[in-house]
Amino acid sequence: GLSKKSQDNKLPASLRCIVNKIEDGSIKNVVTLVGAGISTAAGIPDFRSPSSGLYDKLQEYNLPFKTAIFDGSYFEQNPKPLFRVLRDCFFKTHPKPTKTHFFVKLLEEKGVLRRHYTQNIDGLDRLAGISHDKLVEAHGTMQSAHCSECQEVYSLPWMMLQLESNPVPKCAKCPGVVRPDIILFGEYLPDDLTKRMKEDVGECDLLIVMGTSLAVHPVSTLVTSMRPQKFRIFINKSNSGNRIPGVDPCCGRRYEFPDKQVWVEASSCDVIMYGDCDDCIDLLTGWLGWSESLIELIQNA
Ligand code: CNA
Repeated sequence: GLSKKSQDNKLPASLRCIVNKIEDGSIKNVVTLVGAGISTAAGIPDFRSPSSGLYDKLQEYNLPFKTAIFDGSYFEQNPKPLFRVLRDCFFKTHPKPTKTHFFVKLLEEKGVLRRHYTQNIDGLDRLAGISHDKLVEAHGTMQSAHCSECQEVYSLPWMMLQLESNPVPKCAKCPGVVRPDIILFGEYLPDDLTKRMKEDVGECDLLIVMGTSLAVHPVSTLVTSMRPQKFRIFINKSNSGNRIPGVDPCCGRRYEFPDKQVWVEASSCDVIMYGDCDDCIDLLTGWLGWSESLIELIQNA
């Protein structure tokens, strides 16, 4: 039978349908795609949010162009800005996974997660416990590092210690610069990434996209290559929903959830939730009847 929650007529039909199908087991291959917006609540700025995003905060770095800070060729000439951002913006505050990260882990525990694609390099997806075989860190991770000359492997704590006294960490075995295992602009993405995406999107019956501007390829093609009549949920605090490639403009009713400052628009297969992602997750887990499991998961983490 349908739970009371999912019969709630305050939900758009497509959202009710998604909740029912997760409950009755007919949605069992959920793919999640996330970006920097799911880690802002952990204290890590994103790139593109106006004023709070890193791109608006780089004046003092004297960069030739904004994206230089994460640019592979620029890094080879001048690695200092990247390490400074790493030290000051990513790990100074010892960030912890957010509710949204744990929601993805909960999907795995409920047996419905096919794959989690993260564009983030902060490693919080791993720290939330998402299994290695479910996790694709599409742009690499800062949790590990290696010497750019001799390939010696180093950890994030080692690098953070180095950065306390040295703007550029150097290898203990050779004069090479030790760089985090992230993929910078202009560098190659993992060989099997597109193949994997194709397989996952083919099997996927629900795609959940959270906290990303979808500005970076190729992961954004997960969204555009979804088959018709499959469900998608988009969660973003801004109006970027209007710019989601391939999503019907939603001109229907607007569903308001003022307690959480969230509103929802939907078409027959797409649901767009506008609001802070942790707030949207509170609502979503409520509709699924999973609120207690999420709290338990976070408490036991
Ligand atoms: P982006 O382009 O900065 O977009 C972030 C998106 O998240 C924006 O659309 C925001 O509106 C939205 N957003 C921000 N905060 C919230 C929130 N609390 N709730 C809901 N939505 C929110 O970042 P993308 O990830 O889309 O771009 C891809 C780049 C950014 C990747 O290569 C990342 O490596 C890189 N990046 C990663 C991190 C990280 O690892 N935490 C931080 C900054 C940048």
